[in-house]
Amino acid sequence: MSSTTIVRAVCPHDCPDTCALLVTVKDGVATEVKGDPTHPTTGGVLCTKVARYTERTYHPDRLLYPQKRVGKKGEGQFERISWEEAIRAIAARLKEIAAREPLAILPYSYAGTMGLVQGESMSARVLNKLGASFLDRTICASAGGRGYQYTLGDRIGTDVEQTQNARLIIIWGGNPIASNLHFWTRVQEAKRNGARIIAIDPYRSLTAEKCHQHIAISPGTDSALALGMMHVLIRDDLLDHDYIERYTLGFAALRERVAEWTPERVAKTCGISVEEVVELSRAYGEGAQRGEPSLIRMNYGVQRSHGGGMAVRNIACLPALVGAWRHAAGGVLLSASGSFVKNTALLERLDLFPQQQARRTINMSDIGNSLLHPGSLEFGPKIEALIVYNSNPVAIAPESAKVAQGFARDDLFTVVLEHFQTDTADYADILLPATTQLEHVDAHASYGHRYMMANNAAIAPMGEAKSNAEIFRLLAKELGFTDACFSESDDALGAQAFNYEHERSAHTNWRALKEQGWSKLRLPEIPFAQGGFTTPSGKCEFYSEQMLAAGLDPLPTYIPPYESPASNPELAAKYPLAMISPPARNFLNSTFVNVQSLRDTEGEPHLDLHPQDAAQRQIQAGDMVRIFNDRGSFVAKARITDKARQGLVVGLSIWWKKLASDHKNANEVTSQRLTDMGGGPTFYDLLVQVEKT
Ligand SMILES: Nc1nc2c(c(=O)[nH]1)N[C@H]1C(S)=C(S)[C@@H](COP(=O)(O)OP(=O)(O)OC[C@H]3O[C@@H](n4cnc5c(=O)[nH]c(N)nc54)[C@H](O)[C@@H]3O)O[C@H]1N2
Ligand SMILES: Nc1nc2c(c(=O)[nH]1)N[C@H]1C(S)=C(S)[C@@H](COP(=O)(O)OP(=O)(O)OC[C@H]3O[C@@H](n4cnc5c(=O)[nH]c(N)nc54)[C@H](O)[C@@H]3O)O[C@H]1N2
Ligand code: SF4
Ligand SMILES: [Mo]
Repeated sequence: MSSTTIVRAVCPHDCPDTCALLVTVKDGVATEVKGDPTHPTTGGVLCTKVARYTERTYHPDRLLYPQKRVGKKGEGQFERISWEEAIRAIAARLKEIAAREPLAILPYSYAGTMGLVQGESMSARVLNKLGASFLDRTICASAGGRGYQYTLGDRIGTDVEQTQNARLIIIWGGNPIASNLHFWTRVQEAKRNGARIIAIDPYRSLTAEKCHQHIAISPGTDSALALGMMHVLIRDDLLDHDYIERYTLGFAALRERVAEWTPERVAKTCGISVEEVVELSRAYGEGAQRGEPSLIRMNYGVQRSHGGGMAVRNIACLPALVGAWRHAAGGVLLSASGSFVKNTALLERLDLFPQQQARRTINMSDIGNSLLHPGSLEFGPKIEALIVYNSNPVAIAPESAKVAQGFARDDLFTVVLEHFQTDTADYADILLPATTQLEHVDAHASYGHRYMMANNAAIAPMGEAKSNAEIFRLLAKELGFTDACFSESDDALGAQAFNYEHERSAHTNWRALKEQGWSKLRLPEIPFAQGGFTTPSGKCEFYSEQMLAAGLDPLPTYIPPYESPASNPELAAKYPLAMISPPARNFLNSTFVNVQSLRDTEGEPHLDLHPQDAAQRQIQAGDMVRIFNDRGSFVAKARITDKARQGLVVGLSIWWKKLASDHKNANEVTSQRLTDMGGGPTFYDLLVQVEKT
C-alpha cells in the first residue's frame, strides 16, 4: 500500500530566514519541499535554492559510503572502505596524537547546517574530552557581533515581523533579495504602505536597484558615514533628548567626537556627495521627529573590512540618538541570535575538557597561516589533525593558496564529513558521508527571526550516510569514552538544545516543538523602548569602558580599510581596484554550486567592472580576465556594468574551485588580515589589478 506523509522540517542553511518546511514523503521518498504557509515569516514561500532541496538530497554525486584517500592530497582519488575501518583508523590516529599532544587536534566547522544537534553538540563533547584545540568561529559575524555587543549588548534587535510598519528602511550592507528574502517581502509591503527605502552599498545589487535611493559608498567606509549622520543629527538638533538622557551613556563625549566629522569630510572619505550625507541624516532624524518608525536593517556586508566592528558599533548608535527604539518597527536589526536561550553548556560539555591541561584557540579566519605554522611557544604545537564538518574551508577561507598548501601537508591527518566531494573533501585522508536535513533530526535557532524550530527526519539516510552526531558517537565509543553523555541519541540532544525553563521559551517543549515545527519566543514587542540594553551600564553605550579595556577607542571612530587607494596609495599604484565578492543569489556560500540547475542560472564565475575601468584596460564584455594581487589570481568572465562603482570590481561568490575553468575562486586574492575586533575576516578589504587573459 502506498503512503504519503507531510513532515515538518527546517531549512538548515546559513541564512537569516530559517524557513519552516513541509516535506512530502511518498513511500519513503521525499518528493517535494515547500514552505510552511502557516509559519509567519516563511509564509509558504521558499527561495529557489531550497525549493529544489530534493535535487540536492538525491543528487547522483552524494557521498554514500566512507572512503579513504588513495591519490595525492587534493587530487580527489578515493577508495571505498567500511564504517568500521574508517572509525578505527580515525580513532587510532587521534589517540596517538592525543597521547603526545592533544592540542595538535583541531576541528574546523561552521554553519553548513545551522542545526544545534548536527553543529556543536556530540562533536564538541568528543573534542573536549580529547583536550583538542578550540576553534574560534569568526568567519562570518564576529566583528559585527562584537561591535554590536559593546554598544547594545546581546544580539537582539527589531522583530523582523514589524518591518512592514516602518516608514523609513535603510538597508545597510545587505542584499536581502538574495540573502534575506522574507525580510524583503515585508520591505515591499512597507513600500506599498508609503515607506521610503534606501540602500547603502558600493554595488548596485539586486536589492539596491529596487530601492528608492542607492548610496554607493566606497567599501569599508561605513563607519565614517555613520559618524557624519551623527554629526548632522546633533548639529541640526534632530535628537530625542529624553531618550538620550535616560537610556544612553557618553553623549557629551560623542558630541565632541563627531563634531570633527563634517559632511564634507565624510563625503570625501566615503566617495559620495555632501548632499547624500546630509539628506540621509535629515531623512532619518526628521522622520523620527514626526514620530515615524525608522528601521535600519544592517547586514554583514558592512563588517568585512578592517574597521568592520567599529562600523557596526557606529551604526548601532544611531537609533538611540533619534529615539527610534521607542517604536516596535524602529531600531536596528543585525541579528536575532541573542534572543534564544540555548543550552550550550549542556550540548557541548566543556566540563569534559581535561582539568589540568593547557587550552588553545585557533581562529578559523586565518586557517591558512595556522596550518602552515611549524609550532612555537607562542602559537603552541603544530596542527597535526583536522576534523572538518559543516564547512568547506578550501573554497571559503581567505588567501586560498595558503589554505590549500596547508591542507596539502603530508604530515596533516584530515577527516572530512560531507554530503559531496567538495574542494576541501579532495584533501581528506578519510572522507565520511553525512546525512542531509531530510535524513536527520535537529533543533534550530535563527539569526533573522524569533522562532525556535524543530526538524524531523523525513526519510531514511541515503546509502551508508550517518548524521554528524552519530559519527562522533561512534568515534567516542572507539576512543573508549564511556561517560553517559556519549551515548545520547540525536533526539536526546535535540531535546537539550533550548532551555525551556526560561520565561522566553517556557511555553513549549521539545515534543511539542517537533509536532508544531516552530514556536515564537516571548520577547517584548518593543525590546528597548525603555532602555534595558544588556551592556554593563544597561544603556546604549556611546562611550564604552569595555572597549577601552580591550585597547580600542572607547568612542565611535573611523578605521580605514587596510587596502584602499586612500589608505594605501603605494599598494594602489600596483593594484588600483577594490574588490568585493558577496554571495550570488543561487548559491548559499559554497553550497548548491554543484546543483546543475542553480549553477546554470549563475552561469560561470563573472567579474563586474565599471565601463571606465574596463575601457582603460581594453576589456570588453565577455572577455576572460585575470584578477590578481600579491596573494594570487583567478580568472572570470568580464561583465561591463555601472552596477559596480568606478574603482570597484565585484565577483559574486562562492564558486567551487574545481568547477571553475582555472580551478580557482575569489578567495585566491582575499587576505588573512583580521578585523579591528572579534578576529573576523576581511573578505571585502583588498586591492587587485585586472587584465585580459
Ligand atoms: N542566496 C544566498 N543567501 C545567503 C548567503 C548566500 O551565499 N547566498 N549567505 C548567507 C550568509 S553566510 C550570510 S553571512 C548572509 C549575508 O547577508 P548580507 O550580510 O546581507 O550579505 P550580502 O547579501 O552579501 O549583502 C552584502 C552586501 O553588502 C555589500 N557590501 C560589500 N562591502 C560593503 C561595504 O563595505 N559597505 C556596505 N555598506 N556594503 C558593502 C555587497 O555589495 C552586498 O550587496 O547571507 C546569507 N544568505
Ligand atoms: N570570498 C568570499 N568568501 C567568503 C564569503 C564571501 O562573501 N566572500 N562569505 C563568508 C561567510 S559569511 C561564511 S558564513 C562562510 C561560509 O562558509 P561555509 O560554512 O564553509 O560554507 P557553506 O557552503 O555554508 O557550508 C559548507 C559545507 O557544509 C556542508 N554541510 C551542510 N550540512 C551538513 C551536515 O549536516 N553535515 C556535514 N558534515 N556537512 C554539512 C555542505 O555540504 C557544505 O559543503 O564563507 C565565507 N567566505
Ligand atoms: S536558504 Fe533562506 S530563504 Fe531559502 S529556504 Fe532556506 S531559510 Fe528560506
Ligand atoms: Mo555568513
